[in-house]
Amino acid sequence: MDDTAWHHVVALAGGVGGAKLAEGLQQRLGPRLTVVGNVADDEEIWGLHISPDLDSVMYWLAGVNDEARGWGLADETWHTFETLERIGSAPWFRLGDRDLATHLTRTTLLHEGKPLTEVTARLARGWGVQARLLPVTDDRLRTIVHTEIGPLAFQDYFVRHRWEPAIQAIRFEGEGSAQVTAVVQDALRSAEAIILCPSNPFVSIEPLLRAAPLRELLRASTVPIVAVSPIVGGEAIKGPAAKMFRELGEEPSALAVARRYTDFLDGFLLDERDAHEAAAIEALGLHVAMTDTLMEGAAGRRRVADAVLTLAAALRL
Ligand code: FO1
Repeated sequence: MDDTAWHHVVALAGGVGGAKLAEGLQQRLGPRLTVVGNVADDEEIWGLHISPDLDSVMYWLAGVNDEARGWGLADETWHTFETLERIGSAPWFRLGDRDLATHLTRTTLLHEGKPLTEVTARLARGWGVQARLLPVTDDRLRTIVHTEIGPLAFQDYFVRHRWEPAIQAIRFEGEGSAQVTAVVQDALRSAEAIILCPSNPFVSIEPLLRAAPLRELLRASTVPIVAVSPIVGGEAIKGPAAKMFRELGEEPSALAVARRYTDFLDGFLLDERDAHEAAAIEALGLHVAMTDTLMEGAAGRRRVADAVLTLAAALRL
């Protein structure tokens, strides 16, 4: 199916893995793409409201991201951070000089009482993003990782403790009260396909699903819903997903990911290295397609976007 046939596609995305596929989808769809982003990693640091997952997606969609680091801006400088260190403020969370412009703008607009949805649209416009970027909720929703050294806010776990502490459970503060915004609900209603990007199932996709009533909306959806596996060859491409599976008592695999979404998912894009899992995933009632899902460079991101749109198109018929 050529891309002109798509009028509106919605992608659910978390951090860097999600940002890469979102960028690949944007290459094909431009403003016909809406990305719904995770807010549960958000953190108040140095008096600034940081939205790391929204910023990862925004910077990749704007083409200003630092490819090697994965997060933050290309050509970044760290004078503010180094000066904080110099004067003994010992920051554990690195804030780049250019990145600060985003956090200062977000914090100022939020203090003026603007909802995160409006603030995010304003920032995305400022950075020149083509697709639409929406936080899943404007309400407070935070991932708390319960570890062997106690409960940790997500950035504390992920950055300060470098995701080393073994986890016992993951909870979401605000679950039950955090509502999916009206704008996101409208976007889902007009979507012709919904894509779950290859983000961490526990701390990127799950917090999205805990905004009410997202999971019910997906179950009720009549359009193809397709996920891309974040686990390849039993490992995560980046980050703690495989380690979390093991610490929660499950072997990391594409099948283990697929099993989490069978109540609403229609299709599953598997990495060709995991072809041996295809039959078991199909046995869950899912349509399986395969490709090289490692997104190296713009062409790699476009390839995976094409594969996921082709699978969605096949499910549309
Ligand atoms: N990740 C790190 O590993 N170390 C950092 O110091 C760090 C700072 C940071 C600042 C702004 C931002 O938007 C993201 C930042 N990240 C950092 C990445 C972030 O912790 C993760 O990308 C997401 O939260 C996980 O998806």
